Amino acid sequence: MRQPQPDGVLVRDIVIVGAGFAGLYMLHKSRGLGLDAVVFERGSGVGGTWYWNRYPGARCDAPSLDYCYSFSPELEQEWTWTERYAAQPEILAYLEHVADRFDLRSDIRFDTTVTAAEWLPDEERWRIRTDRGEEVTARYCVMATGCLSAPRLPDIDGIGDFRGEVLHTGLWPKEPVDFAGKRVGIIGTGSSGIQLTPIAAQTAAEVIVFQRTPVYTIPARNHPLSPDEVATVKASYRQRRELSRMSPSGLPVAVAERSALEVPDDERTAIYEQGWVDGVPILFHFNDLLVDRAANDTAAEFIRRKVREIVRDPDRASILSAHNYPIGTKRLTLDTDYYETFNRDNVSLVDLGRTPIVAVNKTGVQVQGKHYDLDMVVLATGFDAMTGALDRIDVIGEDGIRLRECWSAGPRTYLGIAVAGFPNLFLITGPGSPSVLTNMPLSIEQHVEWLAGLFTYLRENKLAAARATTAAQDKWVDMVNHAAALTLFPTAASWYMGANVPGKPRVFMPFVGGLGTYRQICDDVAADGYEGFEFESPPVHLAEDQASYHGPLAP
Ligand code: NA7
Repeated sequence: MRQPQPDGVLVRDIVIVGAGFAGLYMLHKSRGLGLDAVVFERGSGVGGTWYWNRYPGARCDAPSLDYCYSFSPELEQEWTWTERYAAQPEILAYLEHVADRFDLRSDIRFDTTVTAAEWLPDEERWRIRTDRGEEVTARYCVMATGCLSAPRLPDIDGIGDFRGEVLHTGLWPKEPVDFAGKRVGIIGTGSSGIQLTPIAAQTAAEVIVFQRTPVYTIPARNHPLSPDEVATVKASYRQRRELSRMSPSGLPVAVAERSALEVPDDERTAIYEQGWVDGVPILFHFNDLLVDRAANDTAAEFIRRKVREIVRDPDRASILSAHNYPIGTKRLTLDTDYYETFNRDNVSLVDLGRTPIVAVNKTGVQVQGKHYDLDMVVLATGFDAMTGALDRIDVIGEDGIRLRECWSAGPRTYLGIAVAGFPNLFLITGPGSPSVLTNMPLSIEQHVEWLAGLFTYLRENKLAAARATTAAQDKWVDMVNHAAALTLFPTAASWYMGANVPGKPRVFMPFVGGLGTYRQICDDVAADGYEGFEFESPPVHLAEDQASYHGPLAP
């Protein structure tokens, strides 16, 4: 229900920040509840991370038939993915289709960055401010800001002095970037770097990869989807989605039942070999690869052997071989011809472990003892993950407390969805939820649908605000930490741990318990009357007018 707009301040039931997978579905769902919503989006179009990460080779590492919304069976049937792993343009086209199909654009303000959000206790509303000078108040504020949406520019001396082009993979220009004939330096060997490198090497005069930490990567074995494959999935999409919803990963993958250590060496190697040929993520084969170092070593050593087999120069193979952290504890990547690319004459590899970057200057990159002349520097240096986008907004809760201060020793949430001291502020796939360890669209759907249930509960019980209690939050944080401590994850300096950002507290941020378990926990919380939340009645001056207060709920 659209409400009056006193003094130029927009009044809405709900403000949603971000128009990626999460924001689009939250908008659609809010409308279904009869809530008057507005979305603010920094980009000029929908898509979130898929709007910004346009670098050549950008591709999802979850199968396209699963990495999409499940809430609309009609949408599932009418959209046809063309590849096993969709490339960025296809995912963006899908999200644009979703925006059009559900007529979402009219409530999205593009090219608008939310700068501040402040809780107004007397009104029990949020006041949100944007960089365009807009101000809006709303009952609910939902941060659909994404886990990998705050690109991180490295602190390298002199980077502003470079005379050639400097590009970040997460802020890639819309216009085509031509590598032809150029000397291209790529800093970073995470997913973005390993996807971009083989493509750049096809046309660039030279590609120089600056590697700080070697990655474990396996071949994606991407391929076009045949009409038969698509038809088979479409014929049983409901069952596939049910399996996915309750699985740990959010993918229709049965949980492995065996330990890697209970299988004879030759049988285990044969399983890894077959997985390598088929492009099966190696962590799916056994149930203890992320909890037992000896089991993990079997998979890690398998990848190292593959590197030695593929890369002809033994010194390069050695530099490319990851060894100082367990496989999977930094994001396992899928690639196309990454290791093979290091057999090309126009590709060089710089081991920053031996010769760190000293500075960038006008003409290129200076590492200890050597200068590399370059025409282009690509920063594939990742993101301030999971908290970065929220950190860039001045979020002020009860008693004037700031979210970034509350999180100065690491993020603390209840269920990854709410924060004590910040009533009616909700995070989609926030820290403390399974998020980045799962198939994101399904994790997003779970949060949005759970929030829809909460909003309905508030409406039906004539309540104004839901506030996570500190006790419930503390208990949840302990649970998240305890679960992580049972795994090998905390042993790596990963972005899951905040370790890629100097000064960021080292806390393992996602919940490792899996999507199915997490869904059950959230459902139980709801069934217990939203245990862990306290509720506020509407302020007296608004209590009479329930319809303008919450907006009507759709039947
Ligand atoms: P990642 O996975 O965080 O990778 C960033 C890479 O950049 C990684 O190799 C970093 O090395 C490297 N890096 C970062 N800062 C520097 C500096 N200052 N010097 C040299 N190298 C540096 O980001 P991506 O964009 O590749 O992928 C992010 C996620 O998107 C990915 O996991 C998928 O989920 C999709 P480090 O390992 O920190 O030593």
